[in-house]
Amino acid sequence: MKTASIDHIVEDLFQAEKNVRTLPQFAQDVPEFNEERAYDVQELLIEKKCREEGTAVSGWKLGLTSKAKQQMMGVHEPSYGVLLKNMSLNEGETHSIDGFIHGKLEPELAFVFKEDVMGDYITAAQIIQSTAYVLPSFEVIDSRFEAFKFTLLDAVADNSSSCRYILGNQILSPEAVDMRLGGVVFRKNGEVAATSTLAAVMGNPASAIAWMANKIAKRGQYIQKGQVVLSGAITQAIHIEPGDHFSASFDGFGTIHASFKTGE
Ligand code: OOG
Ligand code: MG
Repeated sequence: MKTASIDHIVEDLFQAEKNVRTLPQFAQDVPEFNEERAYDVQELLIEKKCREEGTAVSGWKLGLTSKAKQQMMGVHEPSYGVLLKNMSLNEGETHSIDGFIHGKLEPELAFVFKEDVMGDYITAAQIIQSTAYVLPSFEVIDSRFEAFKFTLLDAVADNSSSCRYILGNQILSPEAVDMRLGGVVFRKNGEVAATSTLAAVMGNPASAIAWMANKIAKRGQYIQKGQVVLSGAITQAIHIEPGDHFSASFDGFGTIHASFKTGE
C-alpha cells in the first residue's frame, strides 16, 4: 500500500475531528488495507495530533472488550487506541459537546501504572502487580465515520473512536477490587440506563489490559510508568445530548458524574 494513501487517510481523519464532520468508512475499499496498516494510520494520526495540538501521550484505551459493545457495533474483536493529555476532562464539571460529532459516554475501569510493563507474555497478574491504583472513569467516544458505523479496521485507524476521558477521584489498590463481580450502575438523567459487572470486560479488566500489552509489544511499544489505561466499556455506550447528566456508581468506589451542554 502506498505511503501517499496512508497519509491521505491520516489527513482526512485529522480534519474530520478538527472540523466536527463525518467521513464515509474506507477500509473495505482500500486494497491491501490490513490491521498493521490500520495501526500505522493510528500511529501517524497520534504523531500529527501531538505536533499540531501541542499535546502529548498520556496513556492507552481499549475498545470493544465487552460483548455489550461488540454486539452494539457489530465488531467482534477488541482494539486499542492512544490517549492524549488534551483529551482529559475534569470529573463533576459540565462539559461542552460542541467539539463532538455524535459523542457517546461509557463507564470504564481505569488503571494507572507505577512501572513500565514491557514484554510479550504479560499476564493479568502482572498487570495488577504493576498498577499503582485503579479508579472509575468515563470515556467519551466519537467516531469520525458516518452514522457511527465502521469495520474494525476503520475504527483502529480512527484511534478506536477516542475523544475525551474523565477520571474519577476515588482510587483503590487493584487487590482491593473484585475484578469480576464488582458491580456498575450507569444512570442517565437519574434513570438506570445499564447495569453490569467488571467481568463484562473480557472476564476481568486486567486481562483486557494484558491483551493490549502483548499486542502493542508486537509494534515495539509498551505501557509506561505513570500512564493511564482505560480497560474498555463495561456497558453499552449512551448517546450524549446537551443538558444530559450521567453518573456511574462502582462497587467500593462511590459514584462519578458528568454533565454536558452546548457552548463553551
Ligand atoms: C469503538 C471504541 C469502543 C469501548 O470502550 O468499547 C470503546 C467504538 O465503539 O466506537 O471505546
Ligand atoms: Mg471506551
